[in-house]
Amino acid sequence: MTVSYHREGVVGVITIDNPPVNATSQAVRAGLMDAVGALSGDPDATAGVILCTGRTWIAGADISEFGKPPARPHLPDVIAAIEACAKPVVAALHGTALGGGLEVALGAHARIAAPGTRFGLPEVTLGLLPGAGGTQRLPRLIGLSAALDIITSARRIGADEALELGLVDHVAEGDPTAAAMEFAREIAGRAPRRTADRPPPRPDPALTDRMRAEFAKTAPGEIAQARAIDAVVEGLSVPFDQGIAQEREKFIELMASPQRAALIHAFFAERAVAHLPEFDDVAPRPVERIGVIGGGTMGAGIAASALLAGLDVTLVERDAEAAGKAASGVAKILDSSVTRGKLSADRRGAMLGDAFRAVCDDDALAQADLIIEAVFERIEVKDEVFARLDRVAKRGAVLATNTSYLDVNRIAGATRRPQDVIGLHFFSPAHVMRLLEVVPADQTAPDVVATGFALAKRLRKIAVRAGVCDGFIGNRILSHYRAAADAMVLDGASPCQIDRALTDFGFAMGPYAVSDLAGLDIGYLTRQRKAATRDPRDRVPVFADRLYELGRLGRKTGRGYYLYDEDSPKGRPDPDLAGLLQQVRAELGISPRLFDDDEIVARYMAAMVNEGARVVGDGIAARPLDVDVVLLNGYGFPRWRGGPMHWADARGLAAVVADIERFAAQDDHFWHVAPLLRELASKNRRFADLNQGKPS
Ligand code: 3H9
Repeated sequence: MTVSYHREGVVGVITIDNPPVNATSQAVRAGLMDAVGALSGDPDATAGVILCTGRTWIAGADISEFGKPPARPHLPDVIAAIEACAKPVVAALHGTALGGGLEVALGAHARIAAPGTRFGLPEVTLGLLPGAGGTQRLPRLIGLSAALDIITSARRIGADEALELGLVDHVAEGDPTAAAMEFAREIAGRAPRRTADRPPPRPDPALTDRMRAEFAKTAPGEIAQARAIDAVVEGLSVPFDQGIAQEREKFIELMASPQRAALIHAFFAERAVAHLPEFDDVAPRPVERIGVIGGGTMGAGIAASALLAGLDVTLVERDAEAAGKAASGVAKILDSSVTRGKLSADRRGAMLGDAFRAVCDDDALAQADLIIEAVFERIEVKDEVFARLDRVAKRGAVLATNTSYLDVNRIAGATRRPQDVIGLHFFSPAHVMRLLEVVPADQTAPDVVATGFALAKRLRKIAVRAGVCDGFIGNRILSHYRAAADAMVLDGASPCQIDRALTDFGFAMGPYAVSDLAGLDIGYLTRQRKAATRDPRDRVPVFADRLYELGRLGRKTGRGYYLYDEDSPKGRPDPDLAGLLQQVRAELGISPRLFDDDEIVARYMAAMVNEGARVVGDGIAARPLDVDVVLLNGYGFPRWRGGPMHWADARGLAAVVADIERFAAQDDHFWHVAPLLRELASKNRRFADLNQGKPS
């Protein structure tokens, strides 16, 4: 039984049992409706309690039902029935009360929470707005400004903040169910306090205008936040029921939007990446002690991320001075967590004092369960490090390389234990970026792969399995779409125009602003590395080499594709760049032409999707959804477009093929339709057909 009813003394108890997260599936909604009926009709019950079994209160509407025809009873009607009950109903909250789950709690007449309970309305992250009364009840309960903040930011708040805001009545000291039962007995027989009966807060046009302007700037193209603000604001000046009806209308409109489909695809894809049938039953090796070799930006970020996850970390650098520098780098990251209120000063002290050491002696790694190498990206250096690790690491330790391009098989071959070697490709800054590519080599043992996934979970990262090739999933695709962008610059587009067209499309940053941030030396060194094996027909971005030779390495030198100074720390166009580009084009005999924004986006996306299809076709990525997750979490792809493969499905694969064929008419070396893309398009199929598991 998903929802049951029984009575304890004067209290009718409604229990929801719908693992894993008690989502309000149709069965739960119907069960709740019946149970509220049972409570109302029970002559011996004068109060009610709603509680959930398992690890959490209701975590929201059942997302897997979205996109399907809605089935009765609808959640707003169920909540209206709870609120209308003539007997006071108490919600006993624990775990996460999210979305429709929080809305059910708002329909109850009192809320008692366990201390660790988290509350939130994450609907906008799914392209929706709270559609079961959240936009109407929350402002009545906690005021306009706090409600708008929770609804539009989707942030989760803890029990203490919820108490302060008046979202919950009490935070239980012990068992929340026992506390809710006691509270229910206290208020049994009294008239229920209905949130819907409270007066709405007064409108505040200055606040709402400011918020709208802010979202137009920070989340251009996204529609859910603005619609959520509309629903709240419109509800302030009409009767409650009318506000609910208007909210429902907007919810249904958003439910039908491509943004909702894309965001829910992203939600399930991020969970599906961890489910690879070949590793499902493999237990990971235990990991408590981590070793990190190399304390530069990447090594320090990895060390900090591991410390923040409660792991013990030993960082090895080549000498005492470098070790000292690395230790300050790690301390700086933890300090910023303290400043942002994410870490207490005491815990920071304990982490740096007891759980962390930066040394210059490999022997200190003898007890490490997993060692991650984050040294200079050159194969000879990696070979040497892994030969050393082979000598000091204990038996069964996982030896991981953080290389972003190099051959993990060759690195594994530098040891006598290739079964223990794996690629763990973190993204910079490693304590912030959520993506981790887990790259098994040919001989990597299955439990080492499982350990990579388990470590990611512990670090609160999203792990994606990637095969061995130059650049794995993400950087391999990046080098392809980046080449498409560079070709446009050679042919007449300006880096600024390309960046703007792509940020208008929704990317967090354009490729040239990214280059400036990362440093132009990185691309230069990669081109040098590949120069010997480069096809003579490949188009080299000579302008990028020129900037490098001029010492214009990007933000760190104050000048790259953009100019950086005190007045424009984020960069402004450099008037000299056009001359440099003109000169390069003249030297190459290219007559520049104009590009419009649509063509820029079409070329960039076609290159990304085409290489994504090759990566899936070659088995480097398990499914198209793995490509989407990598681009969404490591490369600033707009989440509300779902990732490149989802975007391609939405556009239609035949249209993408037609674009590529059109571009191939001018350059048939770079542009070739990937076999998988051609096959799917010819059969009128979609990439989503290759994603098994949850619907997208
Ligand atoms: C909404 O409520 C709309 C209403 O306003 C209006 C309605 C009219 N549905 O994340 P995990 C699955 S919108 C279905 O790995 P964790 C998930 O796929 C909704 N399934 O665990 C996974 O399945 P599997 C607003 C769901 O401990 C399993 O549960 N609510 C749902 O890291 C475990 O999930 C949200 O947006 C769902 N709602 O995190 C909350 N939620 O094992 C979304 C989870 O087969 N959920 N599943 O892969 C979350 O944020 C996290 O899942 C949660 C647990 C924090 C609850």
